[in-house]
Amino acid sequence: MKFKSPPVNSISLDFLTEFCISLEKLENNRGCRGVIFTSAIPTVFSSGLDITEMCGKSTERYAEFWRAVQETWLKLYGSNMVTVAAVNGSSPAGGCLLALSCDYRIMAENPKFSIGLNEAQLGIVAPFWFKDTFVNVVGHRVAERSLQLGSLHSAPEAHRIGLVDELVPEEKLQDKAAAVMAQWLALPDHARQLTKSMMRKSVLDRLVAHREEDIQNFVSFITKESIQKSLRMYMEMLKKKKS
Ligand code: CO8
Repeated sequence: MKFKSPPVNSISLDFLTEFCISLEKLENNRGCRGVIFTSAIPTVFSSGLDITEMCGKSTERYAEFWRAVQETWLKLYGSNMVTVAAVNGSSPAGGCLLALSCDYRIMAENPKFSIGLNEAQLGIVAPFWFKDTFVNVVGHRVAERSLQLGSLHSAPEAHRIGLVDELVPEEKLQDKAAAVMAQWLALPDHARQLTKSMMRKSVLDRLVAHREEDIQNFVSFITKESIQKSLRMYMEMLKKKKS
């Protein structure tokens, strides 16, 4: 599956809706046992949640957006298919979550590309299930430091801390992803699927049990004037960076 939402694959409500529909179609297709996620946009895998979806909207719209973010993660993290992220560009925040939710991550070894949960830098807080997913990949200590600092790790550093499993030259990324997929698909589906579910179920169940509360938390947090101000300033900073 190739993300193609220019300019930077930001995760809007439309992006989430299309992603969920596509993933569900593949999940229900018995002929499909695995998916490789990558980007059609050079240099950016995904810029994370679309910040404009979190600014100046109604509470109903925020709730709808957040439910779609939850739904996407529940579907991807809980997928029965083999999921491989071929990270061919930068991948902050929600983009990093997409990669973290896969079974395996391969990143192009370009030191200019970065990945991480940088929410703290925007003055916002990664939700508990972003944190749980991160901890399950890199371990508690690395996650604690990285989350508090809102770190964006360069590709080599991301590899060193285990945030990505492998680095390969950019031109070899898709071939490597296909080879990894073949390796994972060589196992019997039922054994791999039950093992995956055993590893991930408690984390998935936690969001399912607290879903409405999590939506309310998001809406009350994001509607605070101080948070709206932080997000507006961050967007301005992004625009200034260009000029
Ligand atoms: N949302 C909306 N617009 C964005 C985003 C985004 N996430 N990222 C970039 N844009 C816009 C830019 O403002 C710019 O717009 P314009 O052309 O109108 O000026 C355009 O996209 C292109 O951006 P750049 O020029 O910066 O593109 P580059 O190729 O130079 O850089 C990057 C690409 C590295 C992705 C860079 O744009 C970047 O760092 N973006 C910010 C990424 C970010 O910090 N995302 C965090 C989103 S928050 C999130 O995902 C989790 C939220 C959890 C919420 C919990 C609350 C309780």
